[in-house]
Amino acid sequence: MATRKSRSLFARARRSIPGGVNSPVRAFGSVGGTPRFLERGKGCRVWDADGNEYVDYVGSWGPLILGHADPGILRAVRAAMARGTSFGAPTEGEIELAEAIRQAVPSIERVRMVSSGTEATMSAIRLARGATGRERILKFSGCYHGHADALLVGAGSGVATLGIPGSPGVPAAFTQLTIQAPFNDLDAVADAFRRWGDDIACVIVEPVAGNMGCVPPTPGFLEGLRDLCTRSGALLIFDEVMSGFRVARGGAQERYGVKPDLTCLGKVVGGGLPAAAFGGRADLMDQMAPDGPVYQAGTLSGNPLAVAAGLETLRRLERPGTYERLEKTSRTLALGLAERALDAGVELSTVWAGGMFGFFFHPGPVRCFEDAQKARAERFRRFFAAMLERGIYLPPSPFEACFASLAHRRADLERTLDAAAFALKRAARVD
Ligand code: HOZ
Repeated sequence: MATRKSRSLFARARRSIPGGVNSPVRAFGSVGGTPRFLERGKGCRVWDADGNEYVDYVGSWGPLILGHADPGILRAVRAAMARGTSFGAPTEGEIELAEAIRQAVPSIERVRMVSSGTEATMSAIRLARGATGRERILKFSGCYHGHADALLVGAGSGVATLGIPGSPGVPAAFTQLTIQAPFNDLDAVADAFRRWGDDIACVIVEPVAGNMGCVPPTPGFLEGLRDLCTRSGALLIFDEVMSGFRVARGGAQERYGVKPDLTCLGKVVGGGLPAAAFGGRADLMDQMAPDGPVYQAGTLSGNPLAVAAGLETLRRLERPGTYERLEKTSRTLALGLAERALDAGVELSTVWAGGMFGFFFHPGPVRCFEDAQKARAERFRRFFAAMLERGIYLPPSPFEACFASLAHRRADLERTLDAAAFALKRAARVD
């Protein structure tokens, strides 16, 4: 496969951009080789600068649930753009998007738009602290809630990919109030509540973890968190930046029937443009400025282009059968991978939830980050490289989830599973 142009672009990028990329996991650091510089996408396919075509399971890390360059999104964004790209003043579209979010996610009584998932989680935590008057927060190792200082503790995604414990530049004092527990471990959470219960403002969790690979909650885990939070007066925050509008229309809270106090959204809600949101109980959200004292703001919050793309996406997701289709795509891939791994004699555990899925070179079950870290890294590297060579674009890290879209068709899945049969044999060569 030709990679000359990507290699030369990467070398050029490195002279002006740290590491040659604007977000670390894009650099292929843990899988080796050259990151592909992408030129265009259509449906579930992307093309790189050398003209290679791939079936894409990154989907811009989740937003592109309708696929690349969807005509409806392009139309909506063009129409919005013709009216102006940003006003820094309220627009009617923001109300429509807020109403669409409330309608799909009933626990969200009020919602505020921001520009990234990091802003959403950071603001939700500030609100939780402001509303409860408490200072500690509890997060789970391997969950990633963006790169705000207090949340770079035992973080997944790029932090896990790079194998770093946190980040220089985050003063120890900024993370002293962050408690960590293993995902899916209610006993550890109960212990933390016994020790610090009166001072825990919130528990923040990815209800379907997607930043340590894909790890769904075990039965009773989310319900247990709800119960512990309610009993201690802490708020439960679901970080549904990844799972929102993806594992069900109403996100993981609909899928698992557990109602958080606050929810963070991102990715799908912006339809491929930079938008995110946080929302929840009206009595809490009303404590945000300007009505309340908890401050948060943003020049491009509720940007009209992002709002137009988000609104078009949410409307399209209302069509009957949408989530059944996404689920079927993910299930076909997860089960197909497991079957081919068995044929290749490779231990592989696979999971799916709605439009996200994942796999670990591990016999399974993988229930937490500590399990995920035991997966065979070298096997992943070989598998990833062989899939790429066969035209399948997967997240370049074992600590990320794969995303299905409504643009993936049966032929794309067959092509993916054929490539996997080959790639798993390559992976099998590693002891
Ligand atoms: N939050 C995205 C999935 N882990 C990754 C975005 C990024 O770090 O580039």
